[in-house]
Amino acid sequence: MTKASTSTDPSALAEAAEAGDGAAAARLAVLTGMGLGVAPDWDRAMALLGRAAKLGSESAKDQIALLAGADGGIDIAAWLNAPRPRVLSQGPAIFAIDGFLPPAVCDWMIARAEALVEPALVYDHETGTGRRESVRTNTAAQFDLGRIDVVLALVRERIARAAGLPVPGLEWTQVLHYDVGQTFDWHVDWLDPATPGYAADLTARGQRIATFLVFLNDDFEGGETAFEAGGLRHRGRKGDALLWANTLPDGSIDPRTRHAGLPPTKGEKWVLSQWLRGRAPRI
Ligand SMILES: O=C(O)CCC(=O)C(=O)O
Repeated sequence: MTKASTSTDPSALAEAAEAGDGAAAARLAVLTGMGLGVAPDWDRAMALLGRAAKLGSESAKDQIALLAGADGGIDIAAWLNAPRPRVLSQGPAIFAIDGFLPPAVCDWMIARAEALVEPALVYDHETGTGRRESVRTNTAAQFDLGRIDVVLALVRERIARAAGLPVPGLEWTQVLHYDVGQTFDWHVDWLDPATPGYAADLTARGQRIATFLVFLNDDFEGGETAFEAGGLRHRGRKGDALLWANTLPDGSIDPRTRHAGLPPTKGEKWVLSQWLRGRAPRI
């Protein structure tokens, strides 16, 4: 990968792409889809991905092969037209969306995450980064901007549309991995406004309004996502989504959203986890 292709400057990337750098064209496709530094434009993003493939980017070729339908075209409108959630619980507000992602996209996300998983961390308001804690014994891959490809940018856009929340408010996507016995023990995703250490972050980015999970595989036993209030235990099929509101309609936190990723009793579990804020992160 060239230096230009790791840049987040659309002008530098455009110049490098013009000079024949396929990786730069692929990066520019991501920024264009996400609307970072340029107006968001998915048609242009796909054209840039096509250009990246022509310039020899293997990743771009693979992404196009993954996204293309039987006729060889990529149906962006279908991607952006997210299915409506169905209600599983009114309070806390929990919803399911069956068939949210195609199985091949789930496999793509697992393959990318496999190379990146590390011990999962808990957010530390003192440092603004993650730290190890016994509540999380599983592993996770975090996809920051440098790791987001066009496929994941599309997944993030589809998640935001399904949740009815702004794309720039999405935190970096995580893919969680659990071996037998590993867990993300009982916890809440909202940041406690009563904890002074969270104040600056809450002012800058807003509350974690919603959590969106996509089940990337289903060939395991146990491993349900469980909610304390109401006793709901849910396991989707591969590609199904589960989402819930961490806040009430007035914006205050919903304590009933305490939940856990229970340990699988057989096989491995892979799930994409997306926390959604109200405002854009600083990048
Ligand atoms: O893996 C799961 O089922 C739950 C994940 C979770 O609790 C989270 O991402 O906040």
